[in-house]
Amino acid sequence: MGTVVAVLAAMTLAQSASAATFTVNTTADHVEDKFCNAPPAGDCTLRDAVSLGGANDTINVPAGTYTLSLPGATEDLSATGDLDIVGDVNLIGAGSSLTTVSATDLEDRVLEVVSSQDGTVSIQGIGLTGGRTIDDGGGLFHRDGTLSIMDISLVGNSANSGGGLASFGGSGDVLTIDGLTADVNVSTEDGGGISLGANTGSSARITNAVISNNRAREGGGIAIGAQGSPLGPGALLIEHTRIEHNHAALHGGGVLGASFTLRDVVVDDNAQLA
Ligand SMILES: [Ca+2]
Ligand SMILES: [Ca+2]
Repeated sequence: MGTVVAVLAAMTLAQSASAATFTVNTTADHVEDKFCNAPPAGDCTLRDAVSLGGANDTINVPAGTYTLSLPGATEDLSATGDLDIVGDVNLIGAGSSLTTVSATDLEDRVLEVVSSQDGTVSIQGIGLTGGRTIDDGGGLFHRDGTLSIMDISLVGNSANSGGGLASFGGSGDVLTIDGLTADVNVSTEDGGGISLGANTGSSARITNAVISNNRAREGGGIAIGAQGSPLGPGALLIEHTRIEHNHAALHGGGVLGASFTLRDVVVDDNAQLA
């Protein structure tokens, strides 16, 4: 028993010792240097930091506009196209109106959470704009793992499903959002602002969001369960939120879906043609 405790303690120490803090020091977009370890010996780009990050590392992204400029949408290690998070990182900007990551120059989304590793990815204080993909999640695609979001804005992104955000977490994954603006995003299918669909046992909670002026074929503001499996009963709570001025070509101008709970939510002035 004593050996087991000692081994666990050693593993915990190793994990905490390996967590690093990277501070991005340029708005340029390249991957040659990866000079992110303190003290930085050169450029630490956002792409460098995200590709290096894992093991609960923290990435600080100062105020500024970070325009992604390396084309190539088919890889998932942050080398080209969108930024891909493949481990547990805490991505921290200066505020959603101060730190902006733009994919205007790409044919790809802005940010993808490919997976976390038995922990949590957290993203806070960042705006994601200009993402454009024929896949899902134009601003942010949460593909797998537990994800915590605070103070994020998704503006002017487009995708197949989830123009601003698509979240299709795996079994048992939890999506927590506290402070989100999804404005003028477009989806060719469902969920102009947000598309949520997940495996059995996963859950999502959205608090303090404004989901406005988004457009989709179905579910102009939010689509729930339109892609992947639907969330289970009681698995989605939306509270203290406004869903307004969204538009669907077919069904669900504001919200499309079933089996969710709304608490202190305004659903107003949304339009649908069918
Ligand atoms: Ca990707
Ligand atoms: Ca990529």
